Amino acid sequence: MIWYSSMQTEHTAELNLLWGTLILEELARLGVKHVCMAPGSRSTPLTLAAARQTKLSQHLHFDERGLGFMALGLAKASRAPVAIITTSGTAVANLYPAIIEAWLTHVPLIVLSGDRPPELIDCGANQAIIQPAIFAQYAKQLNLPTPDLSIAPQALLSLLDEAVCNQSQPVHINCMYREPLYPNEPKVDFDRYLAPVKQWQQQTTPYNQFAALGASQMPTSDALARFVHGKGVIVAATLAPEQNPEQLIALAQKLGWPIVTDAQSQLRQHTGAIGNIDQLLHQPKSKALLAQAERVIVFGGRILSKRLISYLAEQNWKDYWQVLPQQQRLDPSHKPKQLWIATAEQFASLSWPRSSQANWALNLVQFNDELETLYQQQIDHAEFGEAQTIRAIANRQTEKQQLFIGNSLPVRLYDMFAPITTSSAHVFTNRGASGIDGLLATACGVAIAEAKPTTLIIGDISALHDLNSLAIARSVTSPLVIVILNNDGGNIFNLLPVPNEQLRTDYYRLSHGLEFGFGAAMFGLAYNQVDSLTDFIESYEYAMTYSGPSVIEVSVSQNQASDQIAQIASWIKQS
Ligand SMILES: Cc1ncc(C[n+]2csc(CCOP(=O)(O)OP(=O)(O)O)c2C)c(N)n1
Ligand SMILES: [Mg+2]
Repeated sequence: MIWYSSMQTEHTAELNLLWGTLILEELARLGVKHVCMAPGSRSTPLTLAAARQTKLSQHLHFDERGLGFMALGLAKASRAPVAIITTSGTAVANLYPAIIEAWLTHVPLIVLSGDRPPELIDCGANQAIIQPAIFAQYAKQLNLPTPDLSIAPQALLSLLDEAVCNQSQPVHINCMYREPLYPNEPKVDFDRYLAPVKQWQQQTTPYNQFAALGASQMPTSDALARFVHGKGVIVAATLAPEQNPEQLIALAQKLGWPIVTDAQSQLRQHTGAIGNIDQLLHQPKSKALLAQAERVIVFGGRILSKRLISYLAEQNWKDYWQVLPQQQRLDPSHKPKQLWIATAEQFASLSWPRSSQANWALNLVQFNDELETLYQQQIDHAEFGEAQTIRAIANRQTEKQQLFIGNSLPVRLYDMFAPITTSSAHVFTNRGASGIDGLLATACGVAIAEAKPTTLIIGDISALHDLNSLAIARSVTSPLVIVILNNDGGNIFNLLPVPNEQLRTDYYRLSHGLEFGFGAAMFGLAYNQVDSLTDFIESYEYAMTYSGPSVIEVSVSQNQASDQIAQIASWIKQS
């Protein structure tokens, strides 16, 4: 919806600011706690309003691309909507990758973009581009007219409420402003204009509230009894910490079915889970056992392991259930299934009976443990490398810490080889679009939101991609350890069937011979380079006690991780 308004007022700058103030106040009432801002002139009414809005923590960064990812991390870790303010033009476009990721993984980011008024669009005016719908289907769109005394403040507030309330994905609010933008009069009296919202001004709640009563379409006890009859498997896929995935371990024990866990389930390292499922699916005896399963219940989506995806796709299921917090399609195999819209915790707390085939797959526990022993021998006590570093990090996590795992090999290595431990960190990833961009910035956002000690594991190409987000890291005041696995290029391409080594080197791996020491120094960050496990552990444990950012560059050879993955797979296939 676009409202064009040509009415000029005497106090344009002041009215612009008043609207900015109403917008930011209402967003704060709607649950926004953080506002991420980049400088620019056209967004001045929003910037000045945010500057004096005391309910919001402010975060500033010069690069809107990184700013968007920082907001994503803040929203993921704080489990609340986050506002972003940018100026007009390509500034808005730079948010695109973060907005896509947020849309795909259901993170509520609220973009407030300053824009020129309609008469200055598409006529060669400076820094003017067509901003409405710039994010295509990746954001809900709201186009505000230029602030206007003939548009009642109630209309503005209720428009914002409807756009933002209960929204779990990005919203783009385009804000047109006519000049002048910078107020200079001491005070303009808008009392008459604001009279209809006088009561709202004295309250702290949103102008309109939208509350939905929970849908009560849950399976009946008969349906549960039928479902648990026979041999079944529980899959914990991507589950945010707030879903309380821990409850699924209790559910697995109650039913007597195995629970297999993805890197993003928060349960990958849990002693009560079959975390090594990806590698177990290499193994004939595990595959034979799992082939007996008749029923499956998958919590969440976006499974990392290609082998687990194939197992779910190829098995002939009598019943396939999937439990998701929102109505979504999250199964690339398109299996026939019953979907339930609920959190993992809600679904685990139904009155489940025990399965008639309880403990049918107890051997899997033993096979899972055998792999852990193999990893201890063949990774922890073998040559220095990427899997060894990741296991060393994973072994040192507690539930009070946060672990952000970057794309490409880091997240796959964690999925394949994470250790079984009695405690683990909250795990965060960017696996909506699986970009190697913005990972540093997202991890900074995660670290800032909760001020918990946070570790980022990131590849060298990914780190180079987002290098200027080290400027955001400078503002982190809790321990943030950035572990760069430098294998001199994109090692993941070693695993792909590129026709020959020359093509692989020239077009895929992009070896660069770069190191990160001067980069860290430029941003004033503590830095250490290591090439042994002892040095890494010493450096890491020290960095985790330091309240602020540090960089540990792990130097490893180009083929170490890919060779080790192949070697371990061949052992498991024969075991
Ligand atoms: C924005 C974006 N561009 C390109 C890709 C394709 N891609 C996937 S992995 C990768 C290489 C990553 O290299 P690095 O970060 O060093 O990790 P490694 O493979 O060495 O573990 C690339 C280019 C992507 N996922 N996202
Ligand atoms: Mg690399």
